[in-house]
Amino acid sequence: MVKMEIDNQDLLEMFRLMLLTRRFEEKTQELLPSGKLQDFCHTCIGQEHITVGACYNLKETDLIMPSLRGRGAYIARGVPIKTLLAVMYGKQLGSTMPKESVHHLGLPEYGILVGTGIIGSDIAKATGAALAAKLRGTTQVVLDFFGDGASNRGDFHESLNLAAIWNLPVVYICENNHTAMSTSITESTAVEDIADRAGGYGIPGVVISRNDIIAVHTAVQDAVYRARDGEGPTLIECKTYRWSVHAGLPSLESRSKEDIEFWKRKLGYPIMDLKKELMMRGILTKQEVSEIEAKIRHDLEEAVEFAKKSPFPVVEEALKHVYA
Ligand SMILES: Cc1ncc(C[n+]2csc(CCOP(=O)(O)OP(=O)(O)O)c2C)c(N)n1
Repeated sequence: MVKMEIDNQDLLEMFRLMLLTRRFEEKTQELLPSGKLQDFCHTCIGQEHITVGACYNLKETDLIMPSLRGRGAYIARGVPIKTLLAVMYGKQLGSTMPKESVHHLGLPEYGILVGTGIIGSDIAKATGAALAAKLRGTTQVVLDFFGDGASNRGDFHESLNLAAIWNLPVVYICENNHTAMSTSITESTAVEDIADRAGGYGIPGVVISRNDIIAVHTAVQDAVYRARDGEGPTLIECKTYRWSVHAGLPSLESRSKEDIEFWKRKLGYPIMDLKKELMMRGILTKQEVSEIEAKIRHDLEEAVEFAKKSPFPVVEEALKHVYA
C-alpha cells in the first residue's frame, strides 16, 4: 500500500482544524457560566494536535473511538461545530442526540463509535469494532483514543492482549496528559512510558515526546498502514499536558499556573509551533492567520445561534431506543 506524503496544503488544513478545535473549546468554556449547557466541558485545550493529527486523511470507512476529550476527532472527521454545540445545549438533532453527551457521542455517518462514561470501557468496544471489521473482511482500521488514567484499567490490558493474538486492525492512541482528574501519573503509573506496555503484548509501542502534530500524524499513518496490511495493532503514546481544568469552569483548576507553564515549555505549543513553522516556510502569512481566525469566529457565532434556536427533545422521544 502506498503512503501519502504530507504536503503544504495538508499542513495548512491541520493548522486550521487545530485552531477551530481550540476556539470551539474556549467558546464552550465561555458559555458554561450561562447555565444553558447540559455539559461539563471536558476540553482538549493543549492536546488538539493528537486527535486532529491522527484523524486527518483517514479513509471515510475507518472508525474512531474518541476519548472524553475528543472534539478534535469530531472536527477533523468533518462533524459541523453547530451539531456539537447543539448537543451541548441538550437539543434534539436526531434519534440519539442529545441522549448521549458530546463526549460520548456516536455518529455512524462520520465513522465515530459511541462511547460511555466508564473510563477504559471504550478500549474494549474499539477492540470489538476492530474484530468485527476483520470478521467482515473489510480494510477498515479503528483508532482508539484514551487517557493515561484509562491505561490503568483492566479493559486496556485485556484489549491489547486480544488485539495482539487476533491480529486486529486497531491503533491504540494514549493521550498521556500526565493527569487523571486530579491524580498525577506519578501516583498511578509505575512505568515511565506507557508505550512500554506494548512489549508485554508483543506489539509495537511508539512514544511521541512532544506536542508535535506532524510526529503524531506520521506515527499514526504508519500504524494505520500496518493495521490495514494485516500486521495487527500498535500502541502510540503521545506525551502531552492538559492546559485547562479537567472539566467545568477554569476557576476549578487545582494545579498551579507554574506547573502548567512548565509543561507547555517542556512539550511545546501545538498550534503556535506549527504556525511558526508554516510562517518560516513561507506558506502562511499573518494576514491569512487573521482571515482564518475571523472565519472561525463567524462560524462559532452561527453555531451558537443554531444551538440556541434548535428545539429541545419532546417527551415522546424519552423512551425511544430504550430496551431495558
Ligand atoms: C471507571 C471510572 N472511574 C472514574 C471515573 C471518573 N472520571 C471521569 S474522567 C476521569 C479521568 C480520566 O483520566 P484519563 O483517562 O487520564 O483521561 P483524561 O481525563 O486525562 O483525558 C475520571 C477518573 C469514570 N468516569 N469511570
